[in-house]
Amino acid sequence: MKEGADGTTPPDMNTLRLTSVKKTAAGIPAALSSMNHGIRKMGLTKTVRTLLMVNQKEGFDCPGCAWPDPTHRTSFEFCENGAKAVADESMKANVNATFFKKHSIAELRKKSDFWLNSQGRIAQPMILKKDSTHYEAIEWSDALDFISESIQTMDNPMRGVYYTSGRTSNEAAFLYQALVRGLGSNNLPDCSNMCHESSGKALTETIGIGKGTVHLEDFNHADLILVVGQNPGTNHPRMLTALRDAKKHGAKIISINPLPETGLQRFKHPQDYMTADFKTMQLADLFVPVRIGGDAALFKGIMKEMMKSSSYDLSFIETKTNGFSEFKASLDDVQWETIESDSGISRQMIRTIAEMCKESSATIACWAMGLTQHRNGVAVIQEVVNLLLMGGHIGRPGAGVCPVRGHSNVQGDRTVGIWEAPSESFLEKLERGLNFEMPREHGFDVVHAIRAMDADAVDVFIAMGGNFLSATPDTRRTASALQKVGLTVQISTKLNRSHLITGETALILPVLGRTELDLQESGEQFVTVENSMGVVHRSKGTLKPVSSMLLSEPSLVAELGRRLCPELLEWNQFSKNYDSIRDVMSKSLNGFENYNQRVREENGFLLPNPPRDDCQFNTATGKALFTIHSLPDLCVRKDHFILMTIRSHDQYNTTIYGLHDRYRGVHGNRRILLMNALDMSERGLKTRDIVDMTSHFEGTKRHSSHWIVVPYEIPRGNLAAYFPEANELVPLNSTADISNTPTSKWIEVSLSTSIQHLSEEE
Ligand SMILES: Nc1nc2c(c(=O)[nH]1)N[C@H]1C(S)=C(S)[C@@H](COP(=O)(O)OP(=O)(O)OC[C@H]3O[C@@H](n4cnc5c(=O)[nH]c(N)nc54)[C@H](O)[C@@H]3O)O[C@H]1N2
Ligand SMILES: Nc1nc2c(c(=O)[nH]1)N[C@H]1C(S)=C(S)[C@@H](COP(=O)(O)OP(=O)(O)OC[C@H]3O[C@@H](n4cnc5c(=O)[nH]c(N)nc54)[C@H](O)[C@@H]3O)O[C@H]1N2
Ligand SMILES: [Mo]
Repeated sequence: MKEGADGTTPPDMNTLRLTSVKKTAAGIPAALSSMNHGIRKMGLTKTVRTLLMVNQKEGFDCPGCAWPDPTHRTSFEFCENGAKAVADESMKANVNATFFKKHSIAELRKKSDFWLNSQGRIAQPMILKKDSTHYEAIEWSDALDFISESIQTMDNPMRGVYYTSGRTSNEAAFLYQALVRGLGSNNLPDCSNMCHESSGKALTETIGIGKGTVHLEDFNHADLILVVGQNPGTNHPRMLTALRDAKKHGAKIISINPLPETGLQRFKHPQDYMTADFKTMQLADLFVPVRIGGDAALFKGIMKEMMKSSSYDLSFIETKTNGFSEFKASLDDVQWETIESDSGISRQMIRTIAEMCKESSATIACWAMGLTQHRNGVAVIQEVVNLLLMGGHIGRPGAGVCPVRGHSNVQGDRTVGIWEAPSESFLEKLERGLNFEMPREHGFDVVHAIRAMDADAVDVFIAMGGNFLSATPDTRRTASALQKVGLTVQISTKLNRSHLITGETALILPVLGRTELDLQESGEQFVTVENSMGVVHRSKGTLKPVSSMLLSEPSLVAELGRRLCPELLEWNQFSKNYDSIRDVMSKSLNGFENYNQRVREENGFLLPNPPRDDCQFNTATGKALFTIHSLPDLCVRKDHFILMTIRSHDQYNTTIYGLHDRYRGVHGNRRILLMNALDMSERGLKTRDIVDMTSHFEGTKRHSSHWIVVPYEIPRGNLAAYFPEANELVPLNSTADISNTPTSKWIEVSLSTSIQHLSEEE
């Protein structure tokens, strides 16, 4: 096979610089780092002007994470990593016909993800013709005609797959799902399938809604906040501000994580320097270094300890829940020995956590990928729900569940219909608003889509944003599956590896980003998004588009709709004025009544959330549900390790901004393997030794070479490496029960040592 054709990232031979692990997050280095990224990419004036529009009421929603904005905003509502996301989108549009003339696909495949992204914004539509070595320019109308013809010649609508990444606005996502359903399938896999799908499934069954139940304001009324399997210092830096404020109001914080992530230790808000407040604040009162996958055992231990002293809210349990007595009895069967060995946490520490839980009359539990991307992702989240239900911590101020979402509009996309397995009631409502019959057969999620491509069952694959190849598991297998598709289309802003590993024919369609002015026939447009806490609000780009050849996402979908099913909807009207899209959404979606009017209110509006608003649970029985789960089997071969794949401080998913994982003290090289020092010495490994990894799952193996060993504070038997490089090790078939999310945090691997050693930098 030709180099790079298997979709994996090329080996990284750069030097590696190690510095001490940072104790304090944010502060002056963060402020400087954000300015620095901006200035390098877009110049000083534009940097300042742009950053001052982030998350403002009349500005644009930060394309970084989905953390909500406070009602009373300062002019400083961005963080270091949001600033990087903004700067990255504002780069010059250098990726054009000249660029692709100069670089063949074969050559581009040898480049790093960092290099690909740093080439700038994509300027014009491009086509990679069958058997061609280079992309070439194509007119918009020809590209759209080509897609339409390819879809029209499919002999079954299930042969088209339509992926969405979570930056897409509500308007674009709504039109896109209407088009796909109009074409006759629910084939709408999205990044959520790899992200919070486990949260949605776990919460829907137990509390009757697949979303969190807290407001930002609740953080100021909480007594206790659990941060489980989440690294907010890097991935949701503005959450640290909420945690700081919660602490000022007297809350205690517990961080449950195999790694002592920096943000949860000491924190300094960059803005505090302006008021000459130089003190840092310790955020986490207790750090619980759980073993990877050990949370279910840990939570059972905490609840077992609380049951002993009858620490639960009986009146809440009796009036609002079902299943408590069976649940209580089930804890008797769990042995302390198993709890301690699975979690890696001593009974003494579990007792301390239980005491803190008992003392709290308002507890919030936050979590992210450390819980969702496990075989028992749904079950372990339901253990968290059990703990909150025991104390009546749902539907009460200062308390509730808080799955912290990733992409800035991933929650909104699902709300408006990006969903491969829609419920009957959702489809019925859509039918009333859209006036056509919806397909009922469930579509492919991400993993099923890859299997379908692999089985030659897909003719057309369209990706509304994202980087499907690099974000999905089993890179080599996914690459080979994608190459069996007739036409692959990437609707993108920046160059990534999915543009290089393609179907027989490939298109790149460049679109406006969040930050850019969207001018249509009726004037300047805004779009809407939903944050992690169910607030729907406006986002309006202000910067001049980087190229005159970009379409907006809603216009692009409307153009396809006009070609593919002209009689279905008023496509022409939609791109002229997005109010007309929102009018249809009002009629088609629950909670969106008077959409155009309500979303123009200063802070947008809140979607209904029965558990939070009225302590109502729309489950099968009308009550919240205690659930019982057996513990996952954590045994692996004695000489094997468990690997988790994590994000560095200088990346946004598969987009690599730079090579500094500043808080963890790792610089210059991303192919690193964090390992416990005792495990290293037991195997005779030294810092910077190079090892190969093999992952094992149900008798199958995947290999990945050239990983640099770095000693780190991580539980024994556990390893950590960066995503997307390590995705070649994630088995496609290793997915969470019920949610089918790839188990990116639980990969059984063996190591083989080569004689190589990376020399130290002078
Ligand atoms: N700057 C920046 N911001 C981002 C992103 C980004 O890439 N860059 N990505 C966005 C997206 S899409 C998402 S989904 C979020 C992701 O946000 P996070 O979920 O915070 O991201 P990860 O790096 O995957 O980190 C998972 C954390 O879980 C811990 N962990 C792993 N396994 C276990 C376990 O078994 N138990 C426990 N308790 N902890 C475990 C890891 O040590 C790590 O701290 O961030 C969003 N925001
Ligand atoms: N091993 C492992 N794998 C994982 C994870 C993990 O923790 N470990 N995390 C998973 C998670 S949580 C997620 S969410 C997925 C992420 O999966 P994706 O959402 O598919 O990936 P991203 O890297 O966020 O996509 C980046 C690309 O999106 C495009 N883009 C950016 N902004 C826009 C825009 O405004 N419009 C359009 N049309 N395109 C845009 C750019 O071209 C950019 O290159 O990865 C998953 N994969
Ligand atoms: Mo995500």
